[in-house]
Amino acid sequence: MSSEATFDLGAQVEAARSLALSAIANAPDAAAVSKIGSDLANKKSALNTLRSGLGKIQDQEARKMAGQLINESAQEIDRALQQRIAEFLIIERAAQVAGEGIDLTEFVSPNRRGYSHIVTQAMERLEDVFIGLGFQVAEGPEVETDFYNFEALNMPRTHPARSEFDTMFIEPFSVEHEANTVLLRTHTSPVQIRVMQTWEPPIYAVMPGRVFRRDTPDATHMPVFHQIEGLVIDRDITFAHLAGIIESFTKAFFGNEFTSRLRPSFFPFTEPSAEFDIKRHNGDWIELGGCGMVHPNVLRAGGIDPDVFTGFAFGFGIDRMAKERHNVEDIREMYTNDLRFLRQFS
Ligand code: FA5
Repeated sequence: MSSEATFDLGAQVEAARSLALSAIANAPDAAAVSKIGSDLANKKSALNTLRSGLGKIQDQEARKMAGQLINESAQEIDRALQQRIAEFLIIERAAQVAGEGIDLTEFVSPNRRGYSHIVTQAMERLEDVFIGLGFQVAEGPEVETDFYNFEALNMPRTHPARSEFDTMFIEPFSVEHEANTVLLRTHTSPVQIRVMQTWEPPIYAVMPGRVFRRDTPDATHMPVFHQIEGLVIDRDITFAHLAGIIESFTKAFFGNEFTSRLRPSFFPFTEPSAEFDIKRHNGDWIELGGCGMVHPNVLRAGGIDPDVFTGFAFGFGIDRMAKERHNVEDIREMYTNDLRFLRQFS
């Protein structure tokens, strides 16, 4: 190949180099630079075409020089690509940080104090109302055994009502549902059994706490929510006492303008059973909980003689109570941690 031909190749390398460098310099963002990089790596790119023509240069020295020239240009282009991508990443990161920035000055203000969450407030208010009615407060574990969550509550292994509680199991469970299978309690009712086993009647207890179910979140459901259980065991307790307590409680917690109703229902641990609804601000009824006379099998599981004592129990959804009391549209709003929402209840 003549020196003129080599010179011509040099000019073509230079043209390809400056075209690539100016494309990189003018690329609007990191994605565009990456696209240029992959186009340049293509076999048919200008530099690669020139490289594949090197074999045609007869003169060994001239071929070596041309090869070097192409390699140096390719390396320079590569460096320019890397550098431009790095610059864009810094710019994009800075924009992201600026966009996601939160003004924290209000939190460090010495005048701003914390306050209880709307559900904690409801729980404390419920405890106050029931303590005022002569109840004591008890608590039980959130991680329970199959025995306390189901079996002692008159739901033996094959009982169909078990499937209504979409249970989260801690240990892989056998189909048999062993009595010592460990699970997250699906309701606060197991605390009834624990209280009966350790306290002597007369028992007037409320048991608030967190419960867990495989429920899909929607306007009235959460997979983790709160209930308050009530248990009264004494001589000659009747359904009329239960209805009276529910009515007093509704007025004390929600205010005199709220009305409640009991609807016949079924729970394996109470007989007869009822569901408790209140009338919402918009006039609709919403179910807040279940209740009924404690089933003799449950009294026996708690070590209490059903021929001597009778009692009633109830279990209310606290999150739903907070929602109704404050006229919140969607239960999920209470758990988004949006301060603009939560601050309304400070
Ligand atoms: C029970 O859990 C019974 N243990 C209640 C009971 C206790 C009946 C004692 C009789 C005697 P239920 O599954 O219906 O029942 O739940 C009670 C209340 O918890 C419901 O009325 C509702 O207010 C609330 N609740 C249920 N599931 C959810 C959920 N996913 N999210 C929020 N609240 C819920």
